Amino acid sequence: MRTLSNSFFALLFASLMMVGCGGESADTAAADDATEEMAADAIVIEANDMLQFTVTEFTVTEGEEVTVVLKNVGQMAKEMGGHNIVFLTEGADVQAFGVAAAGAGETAYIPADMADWVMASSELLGPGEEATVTFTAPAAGTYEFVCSFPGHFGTMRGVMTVEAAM
Ligand SMILES: [Cu+2]
Repeated sequence: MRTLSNSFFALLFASLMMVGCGGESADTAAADDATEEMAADAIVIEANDMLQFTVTEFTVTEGEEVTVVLKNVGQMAKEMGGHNIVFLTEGADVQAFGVAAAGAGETAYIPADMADWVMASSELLGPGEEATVTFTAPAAGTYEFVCSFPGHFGTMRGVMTVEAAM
C-alpha cells in the first residue's frame, strides 16, 4: 500500500513538473538551478569594518522567496570581528537577543535558547567571505535583522518590511 501511494505521488509530482514547464512555475524550477537568475533578484548586503550593513531596510512581499547575499568586505579576522546576518521573528526582543548572542560563541553567536526568534541566519563570515540566506517571506509586518557578533548589533541592524500579497 505504501509503495503504491508513493508511486502515485511520484507520478503526480512528475506530471505537475511537466505542466509547470509550460507555465508560470517554470520560473521557480529554473531559479532552483540557475544561480545567476537567483543572484539577479537577490538582496546584496555588505558588512564592513565600520560595523555597518550597507542595506538597512528593504521590502519584500508575503510568501515570496527571499534571497539575501551577505558579503563581508571588511579586513578584520573572523575571530576579532566576523559578521553574520540573523533575521528575527516579529516579536523578538532584539536587545535581549544581541546581549545573549555575545555569550553564545559556541553556537556561532546564536543563543540556542532563543532559536524560536531566529527566522533565518547565515554562518559567521571572515574577510572576503560571503553567504546566501534564503527563506520564505513571513506574514506582513516588520522584522529586524542584526549581526550577532559580540558588540555589533548596536550598529549592524536593519528592518525588513513584508508587504501583504495582492
Ligand atoms: Cu558584524
